[in-house]
Amino acid sequence: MTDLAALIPRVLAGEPRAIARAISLVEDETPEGADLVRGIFSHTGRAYLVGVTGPPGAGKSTLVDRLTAQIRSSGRTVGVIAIDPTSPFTGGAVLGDRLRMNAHAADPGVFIRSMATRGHLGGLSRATGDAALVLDASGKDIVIIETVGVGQDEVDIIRTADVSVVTLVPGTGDDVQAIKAGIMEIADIFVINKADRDGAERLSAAVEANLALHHYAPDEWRPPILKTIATTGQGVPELEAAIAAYRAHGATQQAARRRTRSAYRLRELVSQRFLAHLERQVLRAGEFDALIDRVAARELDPYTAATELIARALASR
Ligand SMILES: Nc1nc2c(ncn2[C@@H]2O[C@H](COP(=O)(O)OP(=O)(O)OP(=O)(O)O)[C@@H](O)[C@H]2O)c(=O)[nH]1
Ligand SMILES: [Mg+2]
Repeated sequence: MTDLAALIPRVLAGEPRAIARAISLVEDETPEGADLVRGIFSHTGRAYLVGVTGPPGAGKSTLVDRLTAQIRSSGRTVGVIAIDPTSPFTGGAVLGDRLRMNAHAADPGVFIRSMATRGHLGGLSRATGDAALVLDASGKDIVIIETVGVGQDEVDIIRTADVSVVTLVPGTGDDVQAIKAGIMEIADIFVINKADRDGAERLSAAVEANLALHHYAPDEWRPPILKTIATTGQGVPELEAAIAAYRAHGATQQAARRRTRSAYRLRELVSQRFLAHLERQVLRAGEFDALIDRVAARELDPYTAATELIARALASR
């Protein structure tokens, strides 16, 4: 058992060990995690959430590290949540994150946490959202969330940040895929990282051509395309400036974004809890799986199955 009454004030005071403990609670989906969020929620809403996404190995972690240093130089505090990809062909993340932790280890104004995608079946965005709340409550001014832009979960996370930074890399072919995969629509700021490589101009032109397909109203934000070299920090002040410009661009937009985030989180939580209640309290062990099998075997249609499940869950109250 965790003594939440003791833990919460320490989280609010920004104590690193308390923050780490609190994030573990929300990550493990413990009932204490839910109580913790209840306890800190009224202290949240001040942090600005920056989502950074892009293909594996784009240099996101390196960029986030530089951006963190850039933000710190003006005295503001930073929390970072890095979602480790489980994909076997990446794996650079863990090493990158370790290096990063060393770089900011002595700085109490920076808190970095890696979260694995494994074991979070559908709950990743909830866990990430809760971890962001913890960092927000702990007084971090900026919370950066790094994800590999592949799964729906990751896209959902980025969509609900206050600003979405999409990183692309020249000469990989990933760029074209990313554009096709709908990443275009979620970007508020484009960053072409590894601009020291050939093809940065060409990629920039490709993204620009894509933007040109959309008609922007005079007061509408048009995503800028920045070039960075994360390894040297080149272009990082410009990235910070672009984030600030986006933030200043419209409070209305931000309120809408935050409402989307609240709606998303509430819907997700209700469906998750409803399913959990159904599986744990209403159905016998294995019953849900048996239903799935029957639907798969075409013995039962999913609509009838869902209606039946809902009726039983409601009757069980
Ligand atoms: N040449 C060059 N290399 C870079 C640049 N930015 C990052 N790298 C290198 O690219 C590799 C991957 O960097 P990471 O920061 O780990 O990339 P990532 O996008 O976080 O990777 P995953 O989290 O595994 O998807 C590292 O070897 C970096 O040193 C850059 O601007 N130019
Ligand atoms: Mg990384």
